[in-house]
Amino acid sequence: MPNGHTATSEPIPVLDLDPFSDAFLTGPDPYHEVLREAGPVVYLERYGVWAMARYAHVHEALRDHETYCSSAGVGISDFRKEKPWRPPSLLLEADPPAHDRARRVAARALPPRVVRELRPEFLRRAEELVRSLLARGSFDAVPALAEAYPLRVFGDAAGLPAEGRENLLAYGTMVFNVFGPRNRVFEESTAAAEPVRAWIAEHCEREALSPDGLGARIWAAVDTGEISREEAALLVRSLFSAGVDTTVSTLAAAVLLFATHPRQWEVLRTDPSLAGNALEEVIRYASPVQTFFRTTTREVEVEGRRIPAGEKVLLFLGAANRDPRQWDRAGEFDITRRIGAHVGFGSGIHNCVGAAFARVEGEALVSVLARRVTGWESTGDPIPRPNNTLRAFASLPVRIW
Ligand code: OVM
Repeated sequence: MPNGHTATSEPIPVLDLDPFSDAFLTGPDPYHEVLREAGPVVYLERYGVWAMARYAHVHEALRDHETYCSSAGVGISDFRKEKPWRPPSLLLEADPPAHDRARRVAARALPPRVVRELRPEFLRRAEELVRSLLARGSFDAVPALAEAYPLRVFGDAAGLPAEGRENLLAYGTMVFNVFGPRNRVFEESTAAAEPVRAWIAEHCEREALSPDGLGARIWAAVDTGEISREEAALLVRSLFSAGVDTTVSTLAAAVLLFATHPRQWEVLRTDPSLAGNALEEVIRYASPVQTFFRTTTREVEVEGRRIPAGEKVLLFLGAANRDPRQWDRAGEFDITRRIGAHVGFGSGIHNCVGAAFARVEGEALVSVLARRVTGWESTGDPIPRPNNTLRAFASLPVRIW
């Protein structure tokens, strides 16, 4: 329980709001404001966890990996008390020094040169996709665009066969739901992914991956003796866990924002070189990855509020990315703004290892859309897909011309 008001510590508001309820997950913005304005730290009594939603504190916690550790899991489950649902990620659910060794291998699979060389292929696939979408006119942008494009370009780059790669979607949805409590979306996505788990495990193995893809680049570290075969398979699993649903959520958010902000679309269409900044603003504004937990390794004080050692702290990346203390007109979608250091890809030693890949992948598609699409409109209600970590959509009916 939070400490009371004493001479040496400020009181911490106790809130009964449920950040994993359908209402919160499908419409987080007003709740984010409540969390930010309640104070630097709040206590969520329903789950017995602490939370921070202001940019300065989320940013600080992400960068202080010694105080806010990841090895107890970055979901609500405390790996020191509960058995992890799968062998922990060598990257996400690890602390230095083990983390750093795995991170070096993963980063080496995705160096700037490799990412740069993928861009022409991303552009070709984007052109091909956008041409076919313009021919259709009306479509559901979740399957037809937000899912189709990453499955193609990420699947090819990773070195996966065409057959079965859609299994990445159900797997990723489960991974991100399981960071939360055992609610309906946790249970349903776990059941839905059960049939694809064997396929995922098989495709983490060297024999299943093409010899020139990102998966093979990770496996190459086995030959140099840097990692074991088991570790290579786990690192490829990280690629599959984090590489698709995040991008799908980003592109779905982009479509919805473009369809509902026609003046912004006009600005982008007039100057397609803004595509990279537009994508960055989508990530800041929508924060496809909404939250991660950390676990305190010591008692810590945040602006005079004390959090005890060994406690789970929920970091609201999505709320931090719209903190008016950090951005002017934080709640406005503005593709021309100077965005600076948003936390949509995290920050500090765990910052997204695939960020450069994701940025080139997204920028390629957004720039092709900017050059080929005159306008967008929603042709039906967007249907959110509540997820314990991602801001995601099930359906986005649109028309383009
Ligand atoms: C991993 C992993 C899984 C989900 C997300 C993530 C955002 C990493 O398995 O390493 O990073």
